Amino acid sequence: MLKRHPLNPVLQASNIPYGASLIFNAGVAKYQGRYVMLFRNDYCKHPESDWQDYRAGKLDRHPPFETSLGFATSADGISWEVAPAPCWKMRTDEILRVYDPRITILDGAAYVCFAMDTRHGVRGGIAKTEDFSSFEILSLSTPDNRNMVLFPEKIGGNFFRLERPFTVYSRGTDRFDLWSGTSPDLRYWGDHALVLAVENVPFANDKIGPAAPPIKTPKGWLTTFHSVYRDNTVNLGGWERTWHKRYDAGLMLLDLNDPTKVIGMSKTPLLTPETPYEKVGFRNDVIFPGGMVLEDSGEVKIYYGAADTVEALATAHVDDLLALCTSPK
Ligand code: BMA
Repeated sequence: MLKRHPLNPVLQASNIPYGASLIFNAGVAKYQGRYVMLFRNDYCKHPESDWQDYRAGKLDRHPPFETSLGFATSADGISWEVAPAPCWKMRTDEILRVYDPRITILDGAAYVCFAMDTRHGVRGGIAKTEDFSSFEILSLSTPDNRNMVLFPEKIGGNFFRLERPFTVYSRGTDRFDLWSGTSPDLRYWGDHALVLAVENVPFANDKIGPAAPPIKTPKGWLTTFHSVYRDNTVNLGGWERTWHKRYDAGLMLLDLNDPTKVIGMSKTPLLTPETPYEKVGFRNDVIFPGGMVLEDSGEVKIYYGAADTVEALATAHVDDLLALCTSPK
């Protein structure tokens, strides 16, 4: 049903014409007649030799990363032409980096949701861009919040987003849920509502969060989410060495007029790490979708970061995805 693309990974460090170590968690959309991609690049000072030293056991800790966002375009959504230099990097005394971009095209304009690490917590932001080389930040949340995704149209007259505030301390254990918010102007956000709680996902025991921006179908808003299963007794390893979490992709259907209502959900993960590029990398066993494109043919392209190391693509027919979304009760 869901097929991993035979050319996976569709983007990786060796495709990047500047210093790159880990290429993953990209946002993808169709914009002005082509596919556009913003990808995350975590890179070391000496992108190749630092890794070789670390993996050969010569360094105790992994080398420190800087993060930038890169831009790529494609005619077919499979092979990518990468712009010659990174397109967005923020690093100040307060801001450490922007990362995990998601692209939404709304009324013909391109918006980017992103996470921003700061010295005072993780903030979720929304920016507008004309050309993917300059970004006007429209809003930034209070810490801690991230994984925002913007819907591709207004709902009930307002902009609508999904988001993932961080843990709720009163629940006795660290658990993270998926929320929504609305805005009249993309700057001021309110009407926050719980959309999906981690305990309502049969294959999650730790946290969930929005993944790729939703696509509209006659039956509802179809959207992926990331879902985390943590087992502290098992060291999943990876180059990061002390990793205990598996990241799967979940799938759900939200009500067209009131997307705070989950009207369908796949009871099993849509994608769980199976291939070598999903199972082995900086963090083993990670699938993290950030882009979903619905083609006129009904094919859905799902782009996802794999093992926090490369970018991959899987496809399915929209009717098959909808059939997976059975009643959430
Ligand atoms: C999440 C985010 C993602 C990352 C994932 C797996 O919390 O930091 O950027 O892909 O963990 O490491």
